[in-house]
Amino acid sequence: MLLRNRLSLMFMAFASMTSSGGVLPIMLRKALAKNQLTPYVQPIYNAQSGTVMGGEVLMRWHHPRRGMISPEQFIPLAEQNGLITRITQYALQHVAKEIIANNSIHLHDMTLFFNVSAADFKNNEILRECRAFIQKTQRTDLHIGLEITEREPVHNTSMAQGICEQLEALGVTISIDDFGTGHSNYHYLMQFCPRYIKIDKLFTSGIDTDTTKEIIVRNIIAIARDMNCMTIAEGVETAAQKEKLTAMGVTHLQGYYFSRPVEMSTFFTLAAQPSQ
Ligand code: G
Ligand code: G
Ligand code: MN
Repeated sequence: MLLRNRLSLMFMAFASMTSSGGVLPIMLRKALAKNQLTPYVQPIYNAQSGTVMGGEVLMRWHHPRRGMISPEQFIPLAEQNGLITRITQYALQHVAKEIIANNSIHLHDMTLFFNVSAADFKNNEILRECRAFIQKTQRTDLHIGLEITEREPVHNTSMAQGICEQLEALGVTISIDDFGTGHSNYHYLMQFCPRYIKIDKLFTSGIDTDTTKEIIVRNIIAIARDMNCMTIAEGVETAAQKEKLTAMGVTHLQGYYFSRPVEMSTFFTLAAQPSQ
């Protein structure tokens, strides 16, 4: 074989290893063991009062040599290979640590939302982690919310039902992420009795100009109201989107217009301010 062909084969093998996650799972395991993942928080605002009602925890991975590795890359991979439950556990444990470190900050009632995946509903680990979080932090002003994502379906098993009932007893609220996309749909409303429905940025972007999006969002808000749910519009990037969504009756807003995901200490400082 020509050297050129051999080199190109080697390159293709390397490319497929890195892109299909060949080396990534090993790197991710190491990163978890070495505490190289950092939970960031993106604040969520009350649309009427403009105060911070809580935030969404979003994991960031700073690799010492490769720099930032996007969650878009490592989260789907972790969902495929089962590492995702480790990431959920890691997020709850590390956020609890940050809360304890920032214990002097006084906040009004807030909810911190953690993204969870289908695998988190297959055993009782999530219950143990939520209980441990509550016991460790001892803060009655900070509540846990769990955002159920659309990527993998959460099946309505008796295990999943039992977990939801026990989460509710613990005061943990459920939020349906990216409603109207992927697996996140009407059947999730029946299955989970959510407190919040999140409006995907697919609908938020262009809400002020696109009438189809406006019709869809109006319907989501109406169903949320009838089910006594609050609505969180994500991906809000402009004042026009914020105003339109608020006028339409969305209860909460999240997006770059207000703040990007920030380190937890910054989030606490932001959240402690009276209003913006
Ligand atoms: O900011 P952003 O690039 O963080 O997030 C990209 C995607 O990764 C989003 O869909 C988000 O839900 C997901 N994500 C980020 N952090 C976590 C996490 O800790 N757990 C899970 N399951 N998903 C996460
Ligand atoms: O799937 P999930 O809703 O968990 O994803 C949240 C993702 O959206 C994260 O990657 C987060 O960084 C990103 N995000 C948050 N606010 C904005 C925004 O205003 N615009 C865009 N384009 N993305 C945003
Ligand atoms: Mn989310």
